[in-house]
Amino acid sequence: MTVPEQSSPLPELDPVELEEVELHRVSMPLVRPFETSFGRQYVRDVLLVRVRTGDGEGWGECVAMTDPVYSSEYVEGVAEVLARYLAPALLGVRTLGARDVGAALGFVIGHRMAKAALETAVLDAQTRAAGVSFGEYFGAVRPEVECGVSVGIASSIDELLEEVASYRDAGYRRIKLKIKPGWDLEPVAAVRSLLGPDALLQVDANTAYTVDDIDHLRRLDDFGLLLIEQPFVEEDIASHAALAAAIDTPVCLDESITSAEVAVDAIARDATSIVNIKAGRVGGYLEAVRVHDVCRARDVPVWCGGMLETGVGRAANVALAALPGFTLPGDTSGSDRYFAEDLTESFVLVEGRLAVPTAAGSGVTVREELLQEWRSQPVRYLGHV
Ligand code: OSB
Ligand code: MG
Repeated sequence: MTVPEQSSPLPELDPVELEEVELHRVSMPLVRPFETSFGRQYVRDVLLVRVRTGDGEGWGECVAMTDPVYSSEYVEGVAEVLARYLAPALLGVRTLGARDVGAALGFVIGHRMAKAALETAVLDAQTRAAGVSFGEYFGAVRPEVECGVSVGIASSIDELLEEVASYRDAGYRRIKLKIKPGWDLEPVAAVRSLLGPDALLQVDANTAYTVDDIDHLRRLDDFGLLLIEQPFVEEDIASHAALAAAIDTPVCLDESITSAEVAVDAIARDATSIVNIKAGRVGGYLEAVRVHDVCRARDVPVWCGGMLETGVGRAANVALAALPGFTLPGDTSGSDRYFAEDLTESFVLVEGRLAVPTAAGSGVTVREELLQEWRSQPVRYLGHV
């Protein structure tokens, strides 16, 4: 299957001279535990990639989690594949831009989150040197983006309602509830009656159901949901198509969408009528822009997913979410929804929106004193070839 190049090709920028790749590992406590159908998380185990170039540097945040429970990638595995294969391959090319990264790393199958982190660091270095912001580079059409918030599984309905009410009061424009078997109809009904019929409400199952649950999931149609996200396993496009045919609530894929080609296929098979775009999951922001473009060409709305990123990853997500096809609020929440203090300037919600950074590159600056303070492992230097 072939997918056309993006409608408006990304700008041509001067390449950079890649001199060093560093891995930084930081442990950041979450302001509240985050529970999904695959487990409860108390801390964000962050892996950052820094590239040093002839005349500057760039940062990329890896979205992989500590354990391979959302996707097959996990932080230690990412560090290993970066150190053993990806960084040496890129350092061997040496003079390159973000557009060259995909081809240079194509000999490694999969490992998209690892590739994305490295490509983003190169893109950051390249755009900083060129004085171009990520928003300008990607083709942003808005100075700010509408924000939603992803709400974890709570220990009681009362606790859930309290959390949802606090986000509503903070101005979030859309609520997403994590669901799993045994935590679905009741919490959704309670939140719908709290928020009223007009509030934007959606659910995310993170693959917790099977095709035998279709009749049960149809009962979600009573709650006027914007969408149901990824009820079945990543590889099972057919069951999502079967659900989409049986239910009025739109089906939206997250985990399944690993590239623009897969997005085209899932849309053609009527398995998804809305797409969650996460750059890490598809191998980088360049591929994320392609996913946006193929969805837009098919009138499929997209929204920007999140992976509990620090300001480093959030900055890039907010820039991506400013593209024209992102017509639904994303999981681009304010820094304070995740962390007491962010690794960069904080992202602060104003009337339910976040501003797209305008400075060159990602537009944010890593606070190196905090990196030092929160570091969980020594820096790994991969540049000595
Ligand atoms: O499925 O969207 C998901 C967080 C970690 C892993 C997977 C998911 C999520 C979220 C949180 O829903 C989104 C965010 O606020 O970053
Ligand atoms: Mg999801």
